[in-house]
Amino acid sequence: MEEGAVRGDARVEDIADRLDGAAVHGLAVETLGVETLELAYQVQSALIERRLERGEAHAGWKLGFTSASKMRRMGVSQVIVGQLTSAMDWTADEPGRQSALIDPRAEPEVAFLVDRPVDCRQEPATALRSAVSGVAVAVEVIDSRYVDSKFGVGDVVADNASAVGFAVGPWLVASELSPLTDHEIELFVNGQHIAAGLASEILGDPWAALDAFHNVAREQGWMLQVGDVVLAGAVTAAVEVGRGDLVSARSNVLGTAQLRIPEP
Ligand code: 0L1
Ligand code: MG
Repeated sequence: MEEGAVRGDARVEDIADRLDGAAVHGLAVETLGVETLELAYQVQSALIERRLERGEAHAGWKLGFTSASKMRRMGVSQVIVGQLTSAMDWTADEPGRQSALIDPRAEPEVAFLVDRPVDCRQEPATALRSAVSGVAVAVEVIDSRYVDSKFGVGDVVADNASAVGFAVGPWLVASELSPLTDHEIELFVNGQHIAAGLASEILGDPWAALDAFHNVAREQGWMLQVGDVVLAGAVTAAVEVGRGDLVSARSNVLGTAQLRIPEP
């Protein structure tokens, strides 16, 4: 590893240790004041490195701040990106699953499936679009590791965009589904209808979110791999959920994605 690389940077390591500890033990930390996106994505990489060292596998990516209202509230004009690992894939409903959680919230989303490697530094956004083979409805569970979910943009990027769990529905052939904008996705918790929104809530069109993701991936030098899931963003505000809740996102066209919030 080169001098100055992520593992060698004491501040990066310190922040990553605090956020990783908060996630592992389910104990929130005070906002850490991560000032720049450069530092934030370095911390995020260091967090993911810790997960991979514990045996988790890379599973994909997630976008945040993809609604105009959330961007306004956060005072940003760019999406944020987090990284998904195998331990976050709660698609199979395993009642015995356990996870430390702080204040979980669920979002109904659209997901893309990538079926060839894409180097975003070398290939344009159109190449990423054409590498997508599947589209699905998804549930994302987010869980900020900061006390009262109080954070700045750098903090939340460092905290891996609050990623904690996700489930995707059946993959449908992407080329047969465009445009996605008119699809309504409903969120149910324990069978009760909680919220609904159109896929156009995601930057006007989930495909546009994929372009926005490409932009960040190009800046960060990320490669997409075969089988990567990309969670494009939420169609409603996040909804608080509790331990053991059964959460599903449903669309007439896209089908259903479902997961259970793990027990302590
Ligand atoms: O998935 C997202 O919308 C990003 C969530 C990050 C911010 C939060 O914890 O509310
Ligand atoms: Mg989300």
